[in-house]
Amino acid sequence: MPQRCEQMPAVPPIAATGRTGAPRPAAGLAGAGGAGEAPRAGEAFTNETLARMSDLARKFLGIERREQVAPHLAPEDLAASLDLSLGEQGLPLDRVFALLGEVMAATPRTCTPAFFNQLYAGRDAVPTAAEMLTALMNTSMYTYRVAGPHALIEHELMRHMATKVGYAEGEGIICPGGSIANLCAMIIARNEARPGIQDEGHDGRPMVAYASEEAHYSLNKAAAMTGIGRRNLRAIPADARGRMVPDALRSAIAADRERGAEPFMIIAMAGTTVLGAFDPIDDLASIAEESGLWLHVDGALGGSFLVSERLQPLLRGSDRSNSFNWNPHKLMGVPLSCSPLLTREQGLLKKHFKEPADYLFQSDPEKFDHGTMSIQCGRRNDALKIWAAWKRHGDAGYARRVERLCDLVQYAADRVRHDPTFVLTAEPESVCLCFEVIGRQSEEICERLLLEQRAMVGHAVVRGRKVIRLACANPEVTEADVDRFFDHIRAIA
Ligand code: ABU
Repeated sequence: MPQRCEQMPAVPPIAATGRTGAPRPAAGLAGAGGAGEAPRAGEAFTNETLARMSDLARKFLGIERREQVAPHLAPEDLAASLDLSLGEQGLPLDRVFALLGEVMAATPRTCTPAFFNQLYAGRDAVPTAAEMLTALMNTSMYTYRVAGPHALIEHELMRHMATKVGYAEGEGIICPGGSIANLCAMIIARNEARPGIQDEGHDGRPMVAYASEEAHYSLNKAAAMTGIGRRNLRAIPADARGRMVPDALRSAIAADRERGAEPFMIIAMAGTTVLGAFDPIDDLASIAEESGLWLHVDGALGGSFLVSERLQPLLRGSDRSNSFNWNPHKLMGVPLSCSPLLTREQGLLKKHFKEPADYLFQSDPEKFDHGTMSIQCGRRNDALKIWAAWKRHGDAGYARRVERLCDLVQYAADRVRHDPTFVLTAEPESVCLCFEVIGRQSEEICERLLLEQRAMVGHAVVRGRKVIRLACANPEVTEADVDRFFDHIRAIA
């Protein structure tokens, strides 16, 4: 039972000692509802708000140009440098916007050419604008009644993306992130394998899923949350480039059947998190078909390669999968977050996620009441930004984008190959390059780069060794930026 609130210990405010201290009185400024003091109730979004917002945005772009890596402070120092405390009285508008500006200035920069830390980066004009407009319209995506054209946009987008996977009759729904999309895929696969489980619950007979040892950690969470159990998610060995070994998968399935467990799902990685590797999806599809298992492709990272004729072969066999997760916020420059889950068969999402709610799903054609296909109720509009971006770039523009990212990584790999300071961890397959600096700890190099405000890059463990993972997700990064990154490391090393 959750504890009653009164019994919970008091949580001290994070910024109890904030530099700017307690909320200030609205001395000498405009009257109620104006810029001077906090409004009594709501506050209209006006042209003035827009002007303030655009002023902040302009200043932030300037900061980014001058300082590509933000100063990195310990949480207590950062908390002390900002007024984060919340109080009884509201603040004057000028003060709130000033605080927003301070927070923005202190925010790690993810859109500059010195950011190689994550599998997303950069700022693309149209989807960024669409995202800001999305907030202005404040649409929830559960029903056609409130979503209007946005429901149709999501429908068209899912149709287009499903076609790219090779699902001629597919459908999809946008999830809040790849982890939730993977969870939903596991729920569908589990329910399909065990009809009745939705009503009766799990009967305890072990069900087993398979993913490579390089697969994303969200699958562990999904196994834990779906009642499959983490121990029943098998980590299948990967080869030197990080790709699942199909024979090892075959043996694992046979061994599980032998001991009376029920294999039900294979998860293929299209772009692993650390090495950016692609499992041999076609081979895994054959195994799934032979064994009668659900095949889900986690293409959170590499799904975007489907738009490029050059890179598409890495995903050969995707059309034979049952479900597919694709995150346009990773390599397609769409603001976080957006993660369509696509299914080959129509009607599955509704079959496994629809629940009646007569106060919500009313008279409109159910086809566009996407809440009946989703794990969520209220759902933010992640469709508009992807759709607007796709309108702008087209398939061809996106092909150029992802190819450019791979070319940049190959350029970086050449730097590593031709410099005795470095050692390459694995041949890069896509947008991640893992390497070490001879005689130096990867973690220490990353820390120094950050503290000296030279670059932001992360580290990971590959085959027991801590390596630097350079992620290229921003096509505006140039070869000169990559050179500068390696020059910084050489200087440190
Ligand atoms: N969803 C995995 C993202 C983690 C990363 O950016 O490295």
